[in-house]
Amino acid sequence: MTGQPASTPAIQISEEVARAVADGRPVVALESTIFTHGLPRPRNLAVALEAEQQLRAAGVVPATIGVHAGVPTVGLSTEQITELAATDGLDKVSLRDLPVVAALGRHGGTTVAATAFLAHRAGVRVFSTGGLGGVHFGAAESFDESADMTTLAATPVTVISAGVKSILDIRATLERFETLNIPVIGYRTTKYPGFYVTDSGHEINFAVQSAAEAAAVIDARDRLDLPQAVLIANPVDPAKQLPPEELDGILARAWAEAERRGITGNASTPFLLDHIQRDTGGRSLEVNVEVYRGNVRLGGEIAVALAALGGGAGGVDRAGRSAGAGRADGSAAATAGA
Ligand code: PSU
Ligand code: MN
Repeated sequence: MTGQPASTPAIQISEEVARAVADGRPVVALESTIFTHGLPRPRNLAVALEAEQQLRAAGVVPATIGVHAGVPTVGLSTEQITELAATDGLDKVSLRDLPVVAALGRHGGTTVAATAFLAHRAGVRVFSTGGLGGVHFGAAESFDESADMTTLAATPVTVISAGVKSILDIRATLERFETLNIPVIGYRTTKYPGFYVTDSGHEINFAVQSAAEAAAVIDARDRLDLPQAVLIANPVDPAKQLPPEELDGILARAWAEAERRGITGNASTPFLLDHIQRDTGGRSLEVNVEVYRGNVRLGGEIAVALAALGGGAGGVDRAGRSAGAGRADGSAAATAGA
């Protein structure tokens, strides 16, 4: 594959997404790392397409985001999603990687960081994912903490997750969110979810009780012109979680195996998740899918509530800023940037 000619727009936004943003209709961004690196085939494709259908059924336009042949794309087509889900060895693209894969014309699954960046550029305000990146254990020495955190500190989207990946140092991650001025709000709970389990054992300060309340928080963030993401933490149904008493053992075995094999850096999540899946006889995969469904559902509800408030992307909001701030052309054209 070759690089893009200089005249090609930097970001491709599908017609459907561009129109919905321009009209102020609800749109939810979805990441691609979840189906390129997080879930095994063939389930990955089924989950990616189901998420889109789930949103459409709720009257919400899905915007699956990834890099196709070097083009960062907001609103991948079903064909493109199918191709990415079937491609071996494609890149896991965080924000630092975006210019590289763009220039080299590669395919890539975008992480929360890269997805949030692209969503914001396209004027998409709500983003549903599974688990966020955060601080890895031993980060004080390894410096391994996800660029998801620093990116979200500078990207005013709303991200619905079931907490951070359970393989992370959750206490340290919550401390970093505090330092970075990123609000973490539980959905109907102040117990921070632990991805595979409903309660990680860590308390957070605030809860919202409805999608409308979440939308009010987002609206307040925008009126204050604050630059950071709002994180909505949505726990898995307790009846569907992994048995909490088994989690420590499952994680300990996964870490031990990663250490034995010398797996580090951005390869560690895919390795650990795959290990956990085999160790639990596939139960973790079912929980992962359930978690994602719940976050897609709530993301849709929040996007609908936000659209009902008006303002935001596609128009000029109350603060008089042009919406989709950061967009290169500020218009509702099907492409942005150059
Ligand atoms: N949660 C999962 N599986 C994943 C990820 C999160 O259950 O694969 C991905 C997300 O895309 C997240 C990324 O943004 O891992 C963070 O990776 P890193 O820690 O290398 O930044
Ligand atoms: Mn990392």
